[in-house]
Amino acid sequence: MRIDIVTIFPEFFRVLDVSLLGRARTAGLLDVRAHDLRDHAHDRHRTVDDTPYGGGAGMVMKPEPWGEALDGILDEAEGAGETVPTLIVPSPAGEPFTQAIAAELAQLDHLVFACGRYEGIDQRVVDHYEERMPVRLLSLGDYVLNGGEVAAMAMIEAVGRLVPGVVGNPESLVEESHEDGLLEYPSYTKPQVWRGLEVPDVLRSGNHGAVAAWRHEQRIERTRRVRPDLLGDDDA
Ligand code: 6GU
Repeated sequence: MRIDIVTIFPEFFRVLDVSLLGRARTAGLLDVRAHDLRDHAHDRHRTVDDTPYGGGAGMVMKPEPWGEALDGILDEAEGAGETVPTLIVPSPAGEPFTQAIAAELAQLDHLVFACGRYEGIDQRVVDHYEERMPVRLLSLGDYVLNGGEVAAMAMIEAVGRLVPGVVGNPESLVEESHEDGLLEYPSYTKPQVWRGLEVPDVLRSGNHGAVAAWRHEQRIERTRRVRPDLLGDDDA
């Protein structure tokens, strides 16, 4: 999978050199490239934002640098005979990013992330590229970040680990929280007693059926306690 990121903070994405995704990049499973939006601003101060029409606080990102940066990525993909990439715009005004969307995006060959600052990118950028490629505005949740970078990073990790070969043991992909709408069960390892706290007996019983039943109960209990909305009984 190819991932391009357009941002005023390309150095943020150096963290993708380490850990699991770093290994996937070295192995050639993921090709991630961060581009500096300011390379496409041509005034002396490399300006990428301006005051909003209609007034109000904060600045809005100018459309021209976005147009030049995104055209460059689209032209290169087209020249290489690749399929049209999908544009992801992290935004608190987007649809909620979920595991189902991560799985959908993991099927694609090429994603382009447009990381804007919180006040946003001139709306015409989305309006224009919607005519040329699939575009998705996605939000991490109901809170405010300063820009799309940290959100893009979270989405890249959620999508990247679903790309075949990135996670060594594919079984560890299915028993995850949210893969089937329930939260994960609690896990334990050695020692058997730590600071007076014991590992539940059932986990050391060797009875696989009993272990599976206990874990399922724990998942339902946890989900009911902290995320009743996932069970559809919001008033639980
Ligand atoms: Cl995707 N972007 C920003 N700026 N803030 C957010 C978000 C995204 N998701 C939650 N808050």
